[in-house]
Amino acid sequence: MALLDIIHYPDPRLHIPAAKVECIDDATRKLVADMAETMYAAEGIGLAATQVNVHQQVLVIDVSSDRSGLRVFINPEILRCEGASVNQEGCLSVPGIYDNVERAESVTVTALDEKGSRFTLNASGLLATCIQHEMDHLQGKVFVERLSELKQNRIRAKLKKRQRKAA
Ligand code: GNR
Ligand code: NI
Repeated sequence: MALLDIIHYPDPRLHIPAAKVECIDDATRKLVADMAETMYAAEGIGLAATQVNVHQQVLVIDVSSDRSGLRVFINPEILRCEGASVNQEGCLSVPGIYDNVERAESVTVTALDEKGSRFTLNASGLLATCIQHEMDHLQGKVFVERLSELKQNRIRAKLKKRQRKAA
């Protein structure tokens, strides 16, 4: 296993749309294992391949409190969305920034697991929020792009200032 580097907003590579995985093989399983290790090390509840600069439709999610509930989604598709819910989100690609985003309250999603078996899942609450956040990444969208233009400008200024200080 290996820890992968997470790319940070506003890196333009976060906007590359992910391609469907054509064949789930050992390379895919290695990517999934490395993504899981990277997500746990960063203490995130989800990670999209886009964030580690791999532009394939692969997600890992674990919303359990004891970090024992790894879920893998390959080529995920949302079949149904219901309701609306506003929740505070954060992103490993936008460290230190948290804001409220409106999403569907519940979703039905179908995907393949790392063995290539199809599953369909009804999700609500944090899992539903996380699935939608991760699927946005696969389409090249970061949660801050769902905020107002004013907030996006403030976030970009804050990140620039932070980078200047780090340099
Ligand atoms: O770790 C994460 N926490 C989180 C909290 C609220 C809504 C979404 C998330 S996902 C985020 C990890 C991440 O950046 N995944 O892309
Ligand atoms: Ni994210």
